[in-house]
Amino acid sequence: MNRTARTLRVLLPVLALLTGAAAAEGPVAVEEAWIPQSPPGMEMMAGYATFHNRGTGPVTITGAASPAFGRVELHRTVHEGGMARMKRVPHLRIEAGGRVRLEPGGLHLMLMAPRRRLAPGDEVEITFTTAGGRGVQARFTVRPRNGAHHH
Ligand SMILES: [Cu+2]
Repeated sequence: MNRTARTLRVLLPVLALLTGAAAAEGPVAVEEAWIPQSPPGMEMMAGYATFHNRGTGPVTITGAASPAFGRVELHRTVHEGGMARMKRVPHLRIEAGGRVRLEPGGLHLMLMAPRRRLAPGDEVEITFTTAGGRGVQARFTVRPRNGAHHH
């Protein structure tokens, strides 16, 4: 092995690490992000995903926005006196190394005032605001409604 090859063998893994770090948006990954298709005429849709905090400190999500919707809120479904109601969640904390699941019947995104009709397979960009940090960008996929429970 000549000297150049030896140098490359050392440098390439370092470069791979550096570009990998540069490509990461931040500590929070948004996994399994999906939106059940809504029946025609519905002015609200729900969004589900898992937030995974791969960082070493807690991250708090304080808001969300999407070019596909006029308004996006974080909600929790609560059961009171046999009734299911939705409450707005202004802050969602994700511990270091932790995961928070948004799923039917629990935490969810409320996607309001859709700007266009969404069909299964469509992808929707949603950007989350974090306290004192950079935002988190995610891509949600619209799935057919069958088998999906809304709230
Ligand atoms: Cu809701």
